[in-house]
Formats: sequence, C-alpha cells, structure tokens
Amino acid sequence: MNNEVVAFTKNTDRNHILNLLKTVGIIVLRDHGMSLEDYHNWQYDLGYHLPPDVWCSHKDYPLFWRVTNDKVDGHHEGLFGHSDIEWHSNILFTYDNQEIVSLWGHKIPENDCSPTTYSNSIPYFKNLDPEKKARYKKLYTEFHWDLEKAFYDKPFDVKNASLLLDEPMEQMKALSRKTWIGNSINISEENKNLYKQARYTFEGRYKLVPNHPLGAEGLFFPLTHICNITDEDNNAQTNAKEIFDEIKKDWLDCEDYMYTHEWQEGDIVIADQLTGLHRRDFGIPDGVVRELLRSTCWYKTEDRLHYSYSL
Ligand SMILES: O=C(O)CCC(=O)C(=O)O
Ligand SMILES: [Fe+2]
Repeated sequence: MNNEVVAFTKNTDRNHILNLLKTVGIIVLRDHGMSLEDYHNWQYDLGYHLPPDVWCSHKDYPLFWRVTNDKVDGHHEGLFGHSDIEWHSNILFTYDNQEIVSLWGHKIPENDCSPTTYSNSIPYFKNLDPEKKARYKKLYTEFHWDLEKAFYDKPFDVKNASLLLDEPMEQMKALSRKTWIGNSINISEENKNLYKQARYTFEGRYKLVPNHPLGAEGLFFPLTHICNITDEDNNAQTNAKEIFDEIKKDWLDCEDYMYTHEWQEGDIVIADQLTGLHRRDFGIPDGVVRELLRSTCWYKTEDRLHYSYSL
C-alpha cells in the first residue's frame, strides 16, 4: 500500500503536527526533546482543553488524565484501568467531543505486553473509487447506546473496560454535560461565541464522512455502536449491514491500515478522533504497573476551516 498509515516525527512545530493530523491522522513522537512539563505546556498550544477536575487528573500536570491500573486516589484505578479495550474513538456517546487524543508513555513495564493499536481511515478513504466516496459522503451512521441494537457482533463490554464505577462514573457523567469547546480553559470569550452548543445524546446519527474542521477526508465509524446506515432523508439503506461489513473488513480488519505502538517511556502518540479508532488488545497483567498520560483537545479557532458541527 502506498499511503502513509502513521507519521513518525521529532518535530514538535504545531503547524507540522496539525498538517500530519489532517493528512495521516496518527503521529508518533519519540526522542522529541520535551520534558513532561514542556509537553504539558505544549498541549495548551496545540488545542483547547476542558478544566481538569476528575478523580484521575495528574496532580502536577492537571491536563493529563492518568490511564493506569494503579490506584490513583487510594480507591480507584485510573481511567481504563486494566482490561483490554475494543476499537473506539473519543467521540462516542456525544457528537461534539474533543477531536484529538494524545497519550504519553509514562510508566511502561519492562517487556510490556500492552501496546496500543491505532487505525485511521484517511488512507482507506483515499483508496476508494470516486463513486463510492461520493456515495459515502451522503450517508449517516445511526448509533445507539443499547448494544443489543448494534450491528457489531462482539459488542464492547463497558464494564470490561474497567471504566467507571461509582464516583468516577458520576464524575464522567457530570463532565459529559460540560463537554463543549466553549467551556475550554484556554479559549477566548470572543472565540467561544463562534461555536454552537454541544449536542448530548445517547442515540442519534453521525455523518459517515465528517465535515472535518481541518478538511481531512476519512470516515467516522463508531464500530461498536452503529445500528443502521441511512441517507440524508433518514431512509435506511437496504444494504446497510453490507456497507458496515465492507468498511469493517476492508478498513478495520486490514492489518495494512493498522499501527501498533509498542510503548517506551516519553513516547507521544497523537491521533485524530473524527477519522480514526484505537484499541488496547490485551489487559495489563497483574503485578505490573502501566501508566499513560492522556489529554484530549479540540482544534483551535485559527486552525479550523469552519466552526460548525463536524458530524
Ligand atoms: O491504554 C491504552 O492502550 C489505550 C488507552 C485509551 O484508549 C485512551 O486513553 O483513550
Ligand atoms: Fe481511547
């Protein structure tokens, strides 16, 4: 395959990074020369971030959420504790979540057996014939929180993601009501007014080809929760399941489009969430501690082609 599936770089220039997010969607930075403090500051520069106030926020570098099987507050593991995690995007149960997810390898056990696999649809979409591209641009995926309704036959077990029991779950629910670009800590009042309110819902429909803020062309495909594929007028496609199966088989099941990141401490992986998915294939074994520092953000006003909804 000719198209780049992942971009490796040491260059932290933000325009370079934004260009790679638009054209490749997955970026790996190793030996980039940034300390954790530099990187925390750099994240403010990259995008807009929500106020950090969850159980797993890092105490010294509060933009980061601790993704770890370690106990972060004396009682609870960090986000996504210890189990495997099926293909997912940061944008799943609401429409307008943060568009970029970045992970920093913080504590990586020796002989780590929990890599993270990424796949982005930009090269897949590029390889489709023009007719199919035009057809996909008119389609929507319907999604539903109720996994019983989903096409996917190996549904994502939310409990299994060791996500969110008791207080963390309550915090996440409260946070999801505040997840709006305009609530970011580093957006100006003037810029805030450019954006429509975020849409909160556990069921609805997304554009299959997002109106991407940077102009990237790919598919938004929330694999585990898609329950139908419709056209602009909300008519279900008679071959909805075939379209679903084809995209899954030709893109997500295809090793050529996957990149598996074997972590070293200090590595950074940045991924666009409107066009890509990621997963953790294996859980974290007992007896070792693994920790990634996660931050999510929206593209900034000056980088966007539009301020409207992308999905
Ligand atoms: O721990 C991993 O490998 C992936 C974590 C993840 O999916 C996330 O933090 O969004
Ligand atoms: Fe994730």
